[in-house]
Amino acid sequence: MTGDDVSGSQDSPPGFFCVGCNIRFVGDKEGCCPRCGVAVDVASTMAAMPTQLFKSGPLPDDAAGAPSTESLHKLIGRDLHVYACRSLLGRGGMGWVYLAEHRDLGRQCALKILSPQLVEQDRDYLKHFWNEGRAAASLMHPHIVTTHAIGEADGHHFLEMEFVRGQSLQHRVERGPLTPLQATSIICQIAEGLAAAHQAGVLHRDIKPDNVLLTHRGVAKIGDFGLAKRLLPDKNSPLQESLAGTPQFMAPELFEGEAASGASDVYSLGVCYFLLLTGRLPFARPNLNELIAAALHAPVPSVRDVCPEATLGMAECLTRLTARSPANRPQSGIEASHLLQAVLGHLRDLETMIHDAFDATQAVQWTRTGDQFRLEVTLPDGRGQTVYIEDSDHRAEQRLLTIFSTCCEVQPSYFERALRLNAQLSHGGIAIRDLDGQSYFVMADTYPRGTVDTEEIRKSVLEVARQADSVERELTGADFH
Ligand code: 3AM
Repeated sequence: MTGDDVSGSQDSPPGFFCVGCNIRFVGDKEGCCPRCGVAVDVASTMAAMPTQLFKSGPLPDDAAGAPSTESLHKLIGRDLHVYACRSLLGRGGMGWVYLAEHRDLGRQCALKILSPQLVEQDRDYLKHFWNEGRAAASLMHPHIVTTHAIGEADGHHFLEMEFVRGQSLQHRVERGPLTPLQATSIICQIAEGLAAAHQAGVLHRDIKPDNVLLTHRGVAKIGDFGLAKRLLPDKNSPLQESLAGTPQFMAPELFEGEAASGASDVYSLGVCYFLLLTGRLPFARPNLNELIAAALHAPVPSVRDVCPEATLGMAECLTRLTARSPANRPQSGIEASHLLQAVLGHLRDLETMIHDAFDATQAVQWTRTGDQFRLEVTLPDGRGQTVYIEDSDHRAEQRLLTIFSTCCEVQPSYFERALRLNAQLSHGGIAIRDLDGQSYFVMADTYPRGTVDTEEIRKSVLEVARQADSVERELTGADFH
């Protein structure tokens, strides 16, 4: 599959998405993204970035044309079936979405209406639309937009959904990257929604921030099952063979002609995670052919190079979600959500333990940067000492928690005295650590990450601070650290 096979885009939103950071903007010639500055070849990007249907035959001539403003607005203020259409929420994958009121029930809903022009141009859109309705209606989950009804009235095909007050995740990410904790929490929720879909035998095939709604309270809900596919073979659906999705978020194997799978949805989830953490897409390429080449041959960049605050656990998780080979990824949303819950639980656990250990005392003030916690300890004699807590670089099950504090710069003349002091310590020990290109003696204590508890952390921090301060004085006769 190459870019030459791309025969057109469907009812795409106005403008296009930057290949660097995925923000939406309007342009008609070559230029640079106003936010990230990546050079964008507008001519090819306009066709490449929104949701695509890749087909073997040509699309009708005007399939990529935007519907007229007149027809876009014609339902506003009018009734359709039992719905009073109030305003236009926006244009989605298959049609337009209105804020409407269900007159019988007196409740608000989001009403998606399939574009009549698209139905005329290509009957496949109708099949996709009903496919979406049936796939989505089979799913009831807090992280999936609930579909209430699907039907046809006055020649319009409609889908009634719960109205989600909030914004799309795309709008949120356009304001800049999220904190690592927020990003992980949102991706974990999307993974849970995806898990429910996969468990019900439904693939989404177009997971991206545009298709996730975020409530005001930060709850993420997957919407737009426009390209959803049932895992069970449906002999009546000729659409199963077509490649579909949004190129920036599509798993590499799809470009090689492999069928969509739970693992390819997981890859898209990983691309979303990368985008939320960094504000950038993993592969910024000016056109579709180069994007496909990068997805097939280049490794996904290290997230910590772009977002140093991301923890090792997050980076490890992202590497697995976006593994080049589908066999090396979690195979479904179910596995992905277990992985993400572990990352989230892990983050929260350590932070919770540090809260519990020190929030009741004024003697220890702490801050967090990525994986590392920095604690300012006031010793009983009023002197101050800085202590750091961080996870070691091992795999999860062998990971250690290291608590350390700087004593002084390494000098050969201190070695013998340092070794003698080490022998007298009942807990922890003096070690050498390189910090900012300089070698220091540090007082360090380590604990197995899986079993360390609040009380051990509290005692160890106070002891490490006291000993580091005293070792510095013993070795140097001074107090710089
Ligand atoms: O174009 P934007 O991103 O402003 O958020 C969705 C998108 O808005 C919104 O309709 C637009 C086209 O998809 N939307 C879709 N489903 C929705 C729902 N169930 C919804 N807004 C609220 N509730």
